[in-house]
Amino acid sequence: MMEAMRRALPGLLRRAMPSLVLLALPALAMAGAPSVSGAWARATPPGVSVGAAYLTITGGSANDRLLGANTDRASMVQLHTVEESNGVAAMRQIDGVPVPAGKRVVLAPGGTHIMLMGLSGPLVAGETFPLQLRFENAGEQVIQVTVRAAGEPDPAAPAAR
Ligand SMILES: [Cu+2]
Repeated sequence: MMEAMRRALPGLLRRAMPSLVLLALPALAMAGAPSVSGAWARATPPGVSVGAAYLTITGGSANDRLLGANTDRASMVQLHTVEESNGVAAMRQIDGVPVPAGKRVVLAPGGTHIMLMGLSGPLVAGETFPLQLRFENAGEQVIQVTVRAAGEPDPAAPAAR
């Protein structure tokens, strides 16, 4: 299958635009995928088995949806949002986060977050760990999450508030 595609590709490209298309090919492979930046998690005290990761997703060329995530640092990872009812804020699991084409979606404290449950050990300030994100259309993408000390401000929050 792949071999056939590889053989067919040069012919297709010759028929299109000889040199331009070849140059654009590496970029094309990623053009549709959402891009993720600023991923971080709060450091956790010893003995605490849950943590949360936050990040900013910029939608790709098509609408997509973040369906979930995985990391070997936690036995279970869920997508959560925070809802207030009767004056009490509570976390609720959601089955996906819409990522509209070209739009920026911010997962931040007090709102939608990636819940890390059953941590294999504390998240230590200054370290990074890989988190595999699963998108409905773009598939899987591995990002690095930076752990920040408990007092550090949220990098995605507006500077003045
Ligand atoms: Cu949560």
